[in-house]
Amino acid sequence: MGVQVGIVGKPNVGKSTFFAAATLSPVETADYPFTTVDPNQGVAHVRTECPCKAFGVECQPRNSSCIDGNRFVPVELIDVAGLVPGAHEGRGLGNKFLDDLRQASVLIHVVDVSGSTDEEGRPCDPGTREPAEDVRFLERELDEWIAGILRRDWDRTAKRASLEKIPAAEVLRERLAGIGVSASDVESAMERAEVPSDLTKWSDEDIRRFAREVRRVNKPMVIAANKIDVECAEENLKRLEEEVEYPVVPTCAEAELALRRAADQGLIRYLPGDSDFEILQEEKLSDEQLQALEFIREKVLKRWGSTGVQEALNRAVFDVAKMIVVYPVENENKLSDSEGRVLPDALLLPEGTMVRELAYNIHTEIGESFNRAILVKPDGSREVVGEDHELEHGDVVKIQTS
Ligand SMILES: Nc1nc2c(ncn2[C@@H]2O[C@H](COP(=O)(O)OP(=O)(O)OP(=O)(O)O)[C@@H](O)[C@H]2O)c(=O)[nH]1
Ligand SMILES: [Mg+2]
Repeated sequence: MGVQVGIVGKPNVGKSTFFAAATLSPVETADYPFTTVDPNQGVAHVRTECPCKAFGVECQPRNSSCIDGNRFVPVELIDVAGLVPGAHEGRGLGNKFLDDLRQASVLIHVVDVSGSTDEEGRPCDPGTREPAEDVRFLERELDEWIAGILRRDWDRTAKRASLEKIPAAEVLRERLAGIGVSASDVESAMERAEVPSDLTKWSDEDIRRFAREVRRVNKPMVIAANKIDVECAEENLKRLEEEVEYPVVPTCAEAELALRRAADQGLIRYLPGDSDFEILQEEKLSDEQLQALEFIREKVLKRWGSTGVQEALNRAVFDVAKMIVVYPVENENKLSDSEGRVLPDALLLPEGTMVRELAYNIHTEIGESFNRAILVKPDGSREVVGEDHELEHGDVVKIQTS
């Protein structure tokens, strides 16, 4: 079980650079459209405060890592080919690769906020392209993609459902199961789109409206306003924030990539999401490299607080996909597993997950023999809770079985 985050956007905005910075995997990036054809898949991390700090213990993470009290919890990241207007009609590389986003629970839409790439990703003068238009077109393409899935064989399916008295929601859910749409997603989308309950009465406009609502519940979005380091970006950012309904995070993917690579080689000390870095091996850095680092410090970190890449991931997973991190332990005194590893696992779970579901998540047997759970607090106190208790972000929890 894991969370999948999809990176989307038109060509040449920095999707692969963002991906490379977040996963440290070598991928192709270049200043022309359609550099990426096949999707890149990798592991990125969300950053959260590790309980080891508050508890004053030394942790031994197993499924994640902890650096200076910051827990980095893995999520799956997918970088797909650029999308151009009309992709749903087969333009550019078409939207076949949107199928790679089927299982994504949240999207990071990378936008060139400097406005220096046209609607198809060709370089143009900075400030020429209005970033908000990129957001509108991407919404439209995603909507058409979902509508296209719905329209396949619509008339026959609708008639059959009506004859056999199969509820519309059931038919729609089945149809959209492939893109990870749940029954409750379908119901809330039907309600919001105000569509007829009889599928034979749907117009094409109904399909479209419904598709839009499905996209809004099933593929929620964070905008990474990338290339924030370029002239004009700041003005564009303000307008973009006013015009769209999504969280907007200013990013400089290129800076993040440079910092992470330098940190990886031990040249600097830097953690993703940090607001500054420290040079460790000045003698190994060329003058150009030192200048580039200084540029990043002045123009990106000091101005924006961070490169934004970590923040975009965190907002996508925590704020938009609404996930929490929970730390199950077997020994509530040592905060360890049976092998004595302290705070070994950090689990990403949907907000509202109950203790019982966590128990099943760890093991079916543990779920079946669940007795009660103990929440361990940093001040040494304990709280005993039953199976219906909702877990909270950062909880350290011991499941007791009978
Ligand atoms: N100034 C600036 N340039 C950036 C930034 N991020 C990426 N770029 C540049 O933008 C160009 C496109 O980057 P890619 O990561 O290949 O873009 P992409 O969206 O994956 O492009 P396609 O695969 O063609 O769709 C490259 O020249 C990058 O170096 C940034 O934060 N600032
Ligand atoms: Mg790419």
